[in-house]
Amino acid sequence: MEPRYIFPHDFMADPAAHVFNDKLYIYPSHDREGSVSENDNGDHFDMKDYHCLSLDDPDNGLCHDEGLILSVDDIPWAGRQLWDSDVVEKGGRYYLVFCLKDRNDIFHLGVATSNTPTGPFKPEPDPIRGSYSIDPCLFKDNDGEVYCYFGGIWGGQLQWYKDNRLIEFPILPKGTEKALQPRVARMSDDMLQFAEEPRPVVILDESHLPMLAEDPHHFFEASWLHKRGDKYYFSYSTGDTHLICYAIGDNPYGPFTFQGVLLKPVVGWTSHHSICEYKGRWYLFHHDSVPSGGKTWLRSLKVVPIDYDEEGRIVVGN
Ligand code: FUB
Repeated sequence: MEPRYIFPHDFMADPAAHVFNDKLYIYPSHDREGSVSENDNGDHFDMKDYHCLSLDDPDNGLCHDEGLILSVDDIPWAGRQLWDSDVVEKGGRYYLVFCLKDRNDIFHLGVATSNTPTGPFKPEPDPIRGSYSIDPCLFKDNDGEVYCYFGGIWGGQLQWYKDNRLIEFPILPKGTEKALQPRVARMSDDMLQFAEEPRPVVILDESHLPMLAEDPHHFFEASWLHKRGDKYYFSYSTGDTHLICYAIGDNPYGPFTFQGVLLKPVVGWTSHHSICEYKGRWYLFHHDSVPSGGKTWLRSLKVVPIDYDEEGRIVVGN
């Protein structure tokens, strides 16, 4: 089965799909036509709000827009550019973690809370202490602990951090140097802060060695973590090689060993995704820029069913 579009009504991207109270929700970025032309800093992604979508039938149906859930105007520390976000439920409350530039044009992660999955979400006055870069993914393990994965290169600013500190000159590994790694931190019980210093997420290549910068399967952005049985699947975008790849580990911190490519390059520079189980079937949500005629900053949401073979490897579009 081929991927199909699920929200032709507006341009949305970076879908984070979750099931809350037996209903399938999607939390996307809300693309818009801005005034800045395309550049390596991603200034053309000038989004200003989030909507929550729901989808009754991922095999045939279209998404329903549950409405506006958070606007940049309501975030006290906001500068510009509301990029990818994710939502988790804990103790009956819903926590939306988003990435946004502050007034100095530095990306941080922020938290907003709600009593319902459809918001509205009320933002905290300040970003998460010690947070940086973009693309938060929230994963709740069976013991109730929530982990936040994040990081993105170039416009996502990850190359400006070493040991969780802002540095003077960016580090962009090349060739046989080790690739930059995403980060993970366990969240505090109240879900408003990191409970620990973020740690690098180690991705091993097929030879079980840390992935190198020259490997086309290197991490770039768009972390996603899902669990099936006792295996942890870490998936991500390779950015400048335009793939969605996945790797498997035995615990939320990794290391994760590369397994394969889930999505080949789509129309549009970015590729971003999430993986979610709904009514006993697994789905890969993603985006491309076909409906906008290839405008990288105007993307449209898609879904395709996935399956697992006997060894737990993902098969797309069965
Ligand atoms: O939507 C803005 C950025 O584009 C996201 O944060 C990246 O993952 C890429 O999809």
